[in-house]
Amino acid sequence: MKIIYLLAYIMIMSVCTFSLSGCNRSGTADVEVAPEDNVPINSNPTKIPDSGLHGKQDWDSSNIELDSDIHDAEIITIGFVQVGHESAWREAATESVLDTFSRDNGYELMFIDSDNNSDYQKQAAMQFIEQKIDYLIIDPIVTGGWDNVLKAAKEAGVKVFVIDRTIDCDESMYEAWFGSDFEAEGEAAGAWLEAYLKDKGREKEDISIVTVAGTKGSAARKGRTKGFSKYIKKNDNWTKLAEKDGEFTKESGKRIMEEFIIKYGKIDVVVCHNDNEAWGAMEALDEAGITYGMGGDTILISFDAVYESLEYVLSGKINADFECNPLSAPYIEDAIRRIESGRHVVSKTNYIDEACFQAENNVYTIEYAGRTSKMITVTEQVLKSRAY
Ligand code: GYE
Repeated sequence: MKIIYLLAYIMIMSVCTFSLSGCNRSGTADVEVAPEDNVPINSNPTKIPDSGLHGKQDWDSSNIELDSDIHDAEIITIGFVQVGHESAWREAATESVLDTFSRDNGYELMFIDSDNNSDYQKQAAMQFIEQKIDYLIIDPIVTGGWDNVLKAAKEAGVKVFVIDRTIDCDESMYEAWFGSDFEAEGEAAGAWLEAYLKDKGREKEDISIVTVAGTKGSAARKGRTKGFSKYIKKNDNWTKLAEKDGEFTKESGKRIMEEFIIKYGKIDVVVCHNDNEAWGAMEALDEAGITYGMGGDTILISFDAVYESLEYVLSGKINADFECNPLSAPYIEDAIRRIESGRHVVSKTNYIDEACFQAENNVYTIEYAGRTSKMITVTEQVLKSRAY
């Protein structure tokens, strides 16, 4: 059993890029974004100050050599390539990894915030593999294009875990995946909308729907669309007017909702693929004078169910919110401990439990994806019980 030491290196690889705003040719950037081209990943980590990980950080770009003794053969090193910091959900997921692989639990963690740039994320993963880490945890921005990374990891003997979003590859290329059943989340939203409209006596009414989708190519976006589409297909009186890819951000939610309002005016149902997009859509609807939520002209559905959004559900601004649990890290830690003690990981694909929330207490259970879920009507008590 290898001894697990306590060292936490969190690397925010700050690489300037020559984006349209912020960066000048000297390479000093107002805004740090991931490279637009194949800017070589910095080979030495930048040790971050104690201010933590929230949002973008203007880190000192001077690099600090990894202390040579941390590569003692006894130490288990873990590299984590995170999607970015685009949403409240993402920050909760990052905190879960940091809390789980923390000093108290005795891990050395190296962390990359890929800022929603898939090329950069893959380059960073290769960088970790070259540094001969023991475990690589990937939360893939998009499902495709991971063959080289996974092959390099296998050849280097680096064990891979996938968290949250999924990767298009043979399951032999990784130890296990822990995350959400995104298609089931989409089906839950469709099943709830059916029941909600029935309760309102609108099951035969023509219903117009738009979707502010998540990041193009991401598993969450693909799954939620696939699941919800089954209900659009099933209900002839439902019409999907449009679906447009956002980036799981408030800005993209507002921008896309503004476009929908200009094009369609009043819309019966707005589906946002995450809470940050829903918050942006709410701003656009407010500015257009369109009412939404409980008693409003527009039904607003969201995914993630982070605390701030459940407050909006409690206040009736969001009609229903379908949880996407960001707390997968403890499951990966358990799997690592199993491997380290010579036991097998339970299974390759591991869905974590999630709940369905509503503002009005008028839909009691929903049947979808082969299961029955109780709709949780949000109260102050429910809010108090939330971990994130
Ligand atoms: O819904 C969103 C985040 O991959 C499930 O990514 C995750 C999604 C989540 O930006 O808030």
